[in-house]
Amino acid sequence: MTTNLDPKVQAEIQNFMRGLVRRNPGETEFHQAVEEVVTSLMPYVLETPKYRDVAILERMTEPDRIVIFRVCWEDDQGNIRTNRAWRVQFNNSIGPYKGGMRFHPSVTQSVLKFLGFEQTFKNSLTGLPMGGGKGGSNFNPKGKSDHEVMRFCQSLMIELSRHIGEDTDVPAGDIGVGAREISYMFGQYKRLQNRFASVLTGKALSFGGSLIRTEATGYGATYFMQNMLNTRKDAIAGKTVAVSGSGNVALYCIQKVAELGGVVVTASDSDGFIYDRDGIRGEKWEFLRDLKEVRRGRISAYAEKFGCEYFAGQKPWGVPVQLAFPCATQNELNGDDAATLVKNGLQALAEGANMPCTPEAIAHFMDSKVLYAPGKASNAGGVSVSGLEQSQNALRISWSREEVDHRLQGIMRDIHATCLKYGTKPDGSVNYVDGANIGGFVKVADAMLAYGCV
Ligand code: NDP
Ligand code: 2IT
Repeated sequence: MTTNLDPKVQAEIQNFMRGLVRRNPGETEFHQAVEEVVTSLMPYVLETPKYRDVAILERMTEPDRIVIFRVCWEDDQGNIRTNRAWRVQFNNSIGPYKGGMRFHPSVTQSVLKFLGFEQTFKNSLTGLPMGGGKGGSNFNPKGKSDHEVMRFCQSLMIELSRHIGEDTDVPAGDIGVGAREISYMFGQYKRLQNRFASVLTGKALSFGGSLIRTEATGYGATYFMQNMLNTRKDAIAGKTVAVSGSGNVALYCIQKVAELGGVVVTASDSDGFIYDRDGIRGEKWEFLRDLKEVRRGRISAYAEKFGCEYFAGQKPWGVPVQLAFPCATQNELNGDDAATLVKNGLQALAEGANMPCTPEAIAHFMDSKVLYAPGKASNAGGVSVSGLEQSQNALRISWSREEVDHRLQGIMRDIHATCLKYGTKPDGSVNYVDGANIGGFVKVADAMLAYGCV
């Protein structure tokens, strides 16, 4: 992705990346996330004297600390099971560490470092006082009973509770961590500390949760797409749309796109995707939500119920669409997928997931003048409403649905404006990757400079 850059800048990037790879061997996801950010930032840092000589990129790519711990729990058969868990406290320059917990067998330290690094920029973009963190475990909640998940969450919180706090670090949900897991963790924290503190977000409404938090990431990605299309005097209404995933982010992205008149024709899980040419909406959306959120079933059940096509083991990127929202996981859309989407008429893509597009895919979208929104900008709605949940908890009040949604729309509009401010090129085109990376960087970097040598 460095080909259009001045050779001197390219050499600096390569030199920086060599050092980073040496210091963080084998952490490929972390290398990938850093390379994208550093490619945007290096020209800006080199031409800005106050950042140039203070090793700011070295400092910002080193997490403040990482806590690694064993989680032992007992399954329903009485066997002792052992998992590994982490909390990556990446950067708290502009506020307490903030970011989700991910429970999935693919979780490694590299994955959590990439997520914590990205979160630092994302949280800065929201304009709210939140630092960046991420955590999780290689625990697989799939196929586990509620009791097993409860015992795992309680055991994990025994250790995690020492490292978090409303002014220290405030975890939330991510893949495999939803309302059920947050409730078990919050209940255990409260028991251990004998305090009712705003130490997690994504809580249920009855104990301090915010309206719209469940919907916020999917709604926010859709609002960001609206903002991007508006720059071309275009809109979502009437467009055919591909969404991947069928979890928290995907479900509410599908709902909001349909509400705005888009026709969402795909959704997926790790087993395959459904292709519903009439659009996933109304009762069909309700069925999908219940299938995934309540019954924890497989997406093939949707195809069986409504008689649409189901493609086992495939991703939805071969379907002709004008808009796409990858909302499942990292690197789920590669260069070949991007080429197919563009060939089939793709106009814009907003990432609901974190880093779902590979560097080759991103380069292809940019070369093809597709509007491309990186996740740290377009999926920031979730953490934004988490920030609003913290505000409501601190004030001991609850805002209405309309109030939270209004604030969410305003935040997504502001993030889009920040991307335009830092990403508009001399020819008038907008590079949302540069816009989000530089826009997220400035506030964090300025705070670090103000603190001195930290
Ligand atoms: P969920 O666990 O609710 O849903 C995840 C979805 O993605 C499921 O459909 C799941 O399928 C699929 N998926 C997960 N891992 C893989 C994999 N390795 N291969 C194929 N499919 C996979 O998670 P969320 O919806 O919360 O998160 C989705 C993405 O959005 C993640 O990248 C997350 O970091 C990001 N995100 C989440 C936010 C939030 O507030 N929750 C905020 C911002 C970003 P299956 O059920 O078969 O595993
Ligand atoms: O990736 C993310 O932004 C999240 N998983 C949400 C984090 C949060 O603290 O709400």
